[in-house]
Amino acid sequence: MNNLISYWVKILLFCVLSIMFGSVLFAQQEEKVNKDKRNKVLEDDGEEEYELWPGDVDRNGIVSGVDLLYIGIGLGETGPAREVKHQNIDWYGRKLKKEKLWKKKFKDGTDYAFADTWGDGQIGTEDFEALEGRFDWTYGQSHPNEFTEGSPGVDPPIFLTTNEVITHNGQAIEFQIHLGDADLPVKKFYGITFKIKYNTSLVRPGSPSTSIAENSWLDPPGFQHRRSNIKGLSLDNSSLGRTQLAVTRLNKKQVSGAGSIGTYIVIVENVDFFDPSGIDIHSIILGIEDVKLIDKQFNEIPVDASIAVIGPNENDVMDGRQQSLKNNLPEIEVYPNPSSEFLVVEHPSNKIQELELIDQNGQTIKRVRGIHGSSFRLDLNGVSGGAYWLRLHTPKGIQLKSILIEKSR
Ligand SMILES: [Ca+2]
Ligand SMILES: [Ca+2]
Repeated sequence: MNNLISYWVKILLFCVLSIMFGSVLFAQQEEKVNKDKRNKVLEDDGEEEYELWPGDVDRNGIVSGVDLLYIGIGLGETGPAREVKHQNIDWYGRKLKKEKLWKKKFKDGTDYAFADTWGDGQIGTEDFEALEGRFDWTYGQSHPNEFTEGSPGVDPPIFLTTNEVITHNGQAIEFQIHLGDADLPVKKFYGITFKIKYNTSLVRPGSPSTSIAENSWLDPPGFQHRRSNIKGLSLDNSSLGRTQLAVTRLNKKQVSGAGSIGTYIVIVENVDFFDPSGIDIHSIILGIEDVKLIDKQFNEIPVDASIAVIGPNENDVMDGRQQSLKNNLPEIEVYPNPSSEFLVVEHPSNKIQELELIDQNGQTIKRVRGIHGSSFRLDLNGVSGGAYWLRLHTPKGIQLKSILIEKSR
């Protein structure tokens, strides 16, 4: 009897395992087919079927602020609706037959059908809903977007300012987000996306909040009715330490201007007020990256992005703009830049007291204290290639300088 039971248990176990194993294999195979299909679609426009994930308009496998720009450009366009059962924004890939394409394309060749996230045959403001809360969602193998970096003094700047200093943990600090300035205004604005990156050790997870474009030059009052012509979205990702923002105009009209375009608030925590030696334990560092500014023809306008640093005492407060630093403080010379083995820092009218090499995450990689003199040679042994900040403490205040380190392989 016992033997019989164990026989049936074995049979049952075998069946269960076979089913489980089979379905895993099937799922893997299906996922592979999906990937292959999508990658093929990206390269080969002769396909009969396309895969559509609502919100990923440019079909690079990730939902981001860039996708919002497409919808903003495509508003009001119409074309064939999707099959009724796929007229929703649920997060799955549905097949789109070739005849369902709109045959109208964005500048980069993306068909307008992919901006109709609901699939009802027209691009309207409700199609933004597919992006809400979905930034950074991915499927298959994602291909990052490409971004153009602007140059200081040539392209309009984007930067953060604040009047506050850190006085206590739990403090909410408000920054103004500026786009363009008096010297370099933005001449043709239709939409923008960018990310604000922060050092996670000092920013309370989930605290960053954004309000974009309220009463700003991005949305000037029109005639008669005051109706907003802007759609903005933002989403904070505290595990990555960055907030992603995107805003587009809605009426096919571009605007020009300069100045604040919104606010960004973070709550400070873990600041060590008793050990002001390390920037990483007492200063919030906010970098702006992955900026894409477009005009109404989807032409990209380069933007000069910069970093903001805020610490516990007044000397540490800077808006991070190289321009304003140049105006207020003597110029620092750093050469060679890019550098590989070493770099020389010269500061003719000030004594350098302390020097820090800071990476893009705000972490101090090297710190040299007790420097007496106006020049210093920093050995870059063991420092990997990339973009860094050099922070110099002088009797007249603190200065930042961006540097590039290049390492040959
Ligand atoms: Ca995308
Ligand atoms: Ca639609």
